Amino acid sequence: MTRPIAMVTGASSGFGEAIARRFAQEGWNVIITGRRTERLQALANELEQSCEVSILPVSFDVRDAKAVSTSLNDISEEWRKVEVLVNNAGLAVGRNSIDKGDLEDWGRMIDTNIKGLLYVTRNVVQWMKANQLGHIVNIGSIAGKEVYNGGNVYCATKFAVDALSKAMRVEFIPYGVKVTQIAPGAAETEFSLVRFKGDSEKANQVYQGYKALTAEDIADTLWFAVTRPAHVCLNDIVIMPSAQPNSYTFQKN
Ligand code: NDP
Ligand code: 8X3
Repeated sequence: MTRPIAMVTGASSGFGEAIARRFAQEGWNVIITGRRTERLQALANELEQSCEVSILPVSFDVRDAKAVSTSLNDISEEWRKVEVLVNNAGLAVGRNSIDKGDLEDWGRMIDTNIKGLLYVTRNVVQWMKANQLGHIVNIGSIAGKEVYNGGNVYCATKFAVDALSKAMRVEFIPYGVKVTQIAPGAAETEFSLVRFKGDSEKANQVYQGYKALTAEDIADTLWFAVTRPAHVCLNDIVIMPSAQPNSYTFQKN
């Protein structure tokens, strides 16, 4: 039996790892990407053993357009039958106001969250066009729906993901490709550790006093979205911790 194939960017931690695990548990073969090769290889080994599926780890930096296309062009015909692409790789860096903003942080966010998502999509949608089938799931954020103090550039990149998801939905419909955006609120992953540049005390504070979302919550929701019948598309899903009614309010105990 041929297994369906998913591709998940940013699968070396957090949402991407949980999503890759879920696809593997459901019997899908998965292409997993990220920069941390060792983590990808370890995940591939584990899932191949426990789920008896095939996992293809591919390491590249989504900010490097050439590396993205070279790595993806190296993928064999057999693996190009990707039915679901999850554009998940992304990050926030810093929480300064714009007047105190760090130009390098801004560049990292814009290059990863917007340009990286575009580079991957531009390549993979060619395969979907050839197959006249596919589903792209972009991981946006509540930060792409409403801004919060200190969110500025990160929010702007996620507003861009919101816009690009709408654009893709219109442009890819002739190819039979569905597009879903999932926009989560606060979820406990390595996200805040990255945002605060390794300061674990600051990162842990983000999740104190309430129950944040987990990576598995996102994987669960994504699995629901990609298993709807062909005639149904969930365009946009906002998923929040119950204790977080909007991007900047938390009910803490
Ligand atoms: P993590 O930091 O745990 O995971 C981020 C993933 O993105 C890692 O696998 C990382 O892999 C990958 N990544 C980052 N930069 C690059 C790059 N330049 N090239 C390739 N891969 C890259 O965070 P989350 O799982 O929380 O984040 C996943 C997505 O969810 C992001 O887009 C984030 O903006 C979004 N999000 C997160 C929320 C949260 O509260 N956690 C809420 C809403 C949205 P590696 O370092 O190996 O390259
Ligand atoms: C991540 C959630 O609210 O920290 O996108 O920006 S938030």
